[in-house]
Amino acid sequence: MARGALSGDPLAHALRPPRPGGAALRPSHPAGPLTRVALAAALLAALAAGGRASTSVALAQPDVPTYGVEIVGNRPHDPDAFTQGLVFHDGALYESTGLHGRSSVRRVDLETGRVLSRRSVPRQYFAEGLTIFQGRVVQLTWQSQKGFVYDLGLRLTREFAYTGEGWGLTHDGTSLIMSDGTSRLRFLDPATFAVRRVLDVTDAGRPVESLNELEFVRGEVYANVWPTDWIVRIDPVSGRVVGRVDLTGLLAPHERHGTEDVANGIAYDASADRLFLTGKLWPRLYEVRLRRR
Ligand SMILES: [Ca+2]
Repeated sequence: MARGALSGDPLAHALRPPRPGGAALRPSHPAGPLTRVALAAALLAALAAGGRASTSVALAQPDVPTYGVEIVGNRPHDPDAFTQGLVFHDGALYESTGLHGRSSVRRVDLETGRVLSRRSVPRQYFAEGLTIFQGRVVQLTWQSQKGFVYDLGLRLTREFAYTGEGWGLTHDGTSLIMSDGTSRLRFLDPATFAVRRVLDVTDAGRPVESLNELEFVRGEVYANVWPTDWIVRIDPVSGRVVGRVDLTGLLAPHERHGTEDVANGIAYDASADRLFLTGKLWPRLYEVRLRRR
């Protein structure tokens, strides 16, 4: 596919300006010693003024660890797949791809990247996040406020509605968890799709906007932050970012084209503790381990 084919409407998705909060993801996190002194002073001032200490707890959050990635596996990925959702299930990958007229849900061979089965999404929909909950494949769409449910053979079994935009999707074993491009995650009843609770995601007290593809990994929610090379690790109870993962350079620069092919795709194999990452239109799928810096 020529990259030029991406001009026009689909690019609106990739070219929305970064929202406030992106600065929180700069590698040079400002919470250095001087900042900590300032935070301590603010805490003392709040206490001296009779303020509730809890109002300063967020400010006093310790430095958030940063991780790089070590590549332990490098496998092919369909370079025409505009990846919006990725999960590992029973030895294979399931993937949702976006763009109007090219959206799909597919089952993919892990080792070769070959598409084992594929179902097109009607062209009026721009497919987004995907998860598998109790044998049901659940897929969001970007702005149509409609979701689809398939069986593991990718036969459509149900449609459902939600409000707002649909971006990423995962689950914690109890609730579906969806992102919508803001700093807020919604926890949904997996049977009725009703919102059970919302979670505001913050990094050192600041909202983290544009949360995109999601994966529940060892008790945390991992989220690609559009359109950056960063994944944030989120505590699903407090909403606090507990780790930042820097993917800079994961896809070799010569394999990157344009601006839309950003990191977006996290899958976790809990049985073997394997973490897989890819991006929109990336020709590679990486198995990685996180390394603390
Ligand atoms: Ca995922």
